Amino acid sequence: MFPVLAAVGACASATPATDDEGAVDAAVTDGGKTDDPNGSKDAATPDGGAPDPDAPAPPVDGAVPIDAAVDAPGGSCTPTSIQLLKNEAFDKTPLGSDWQETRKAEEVALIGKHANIIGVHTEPNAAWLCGFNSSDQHLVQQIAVPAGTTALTLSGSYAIKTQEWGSSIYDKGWIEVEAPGGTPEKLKEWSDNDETSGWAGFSKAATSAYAGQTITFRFRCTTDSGSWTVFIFDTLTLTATVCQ
Ligand SMILES: [Ca+2]
Ligand SMILES: [Ca+2]
Repeated sequence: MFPVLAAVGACASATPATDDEGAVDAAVTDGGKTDDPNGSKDAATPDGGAPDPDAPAPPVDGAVPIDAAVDAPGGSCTPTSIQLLKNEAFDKTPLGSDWQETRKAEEVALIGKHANIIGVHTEPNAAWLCGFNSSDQHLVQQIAVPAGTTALTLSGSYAIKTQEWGSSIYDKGWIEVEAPGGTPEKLKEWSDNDETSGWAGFSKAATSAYAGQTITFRFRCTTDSGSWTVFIFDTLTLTATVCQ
């Protein structure tokens, strides 16, 4: 059986790519801690001197909320969002910058363009995982997560094409992060049962913020000996919400 991914350069005459599906790019929340601009000085305070016994009693404004929960002890911070991935859309030159790939010699480079299968999400390149039978590929980057990170969220676009059929799972692709000496945490996982009609969006927060650690960010895929599946990724963000 022929592999789905032909050698680079074989697709030059293919039709132009289209991004018709419009990936759903999930909004990245910033943790949005806001201080009440109304402050806490709701009560009228005398401006010095003895109270005037003839003055009317200050009005009691029952509608004013008590802002006791604002500015809790321990200090506050301004959450800042920092995108941590390098070459996150796979489009930098030279091709494959900032990523380390593991593949068999007969398999093609993981970052590139295969317009015969699907157009890329952002030109000119995307990451193509597997697309060969009996494959086990890795695409890896080391990430220094800032100290003070309170949340780590991965978003991006993916597409899956397969020749598998039926409900059994034979081929898998996933994204994981791993701290030194730790166990890989799968952020997202797909199989040949998850074929897409075009590009789709995903977003997932890690269970740990990995603050202050240098972690491994890894795409992986494995396929069985028949009926190819290719897992395609593009236009990612790995956003750290940092308390500064
Ligand atoms: Ca791209
Ligand atoms: Ca297969």
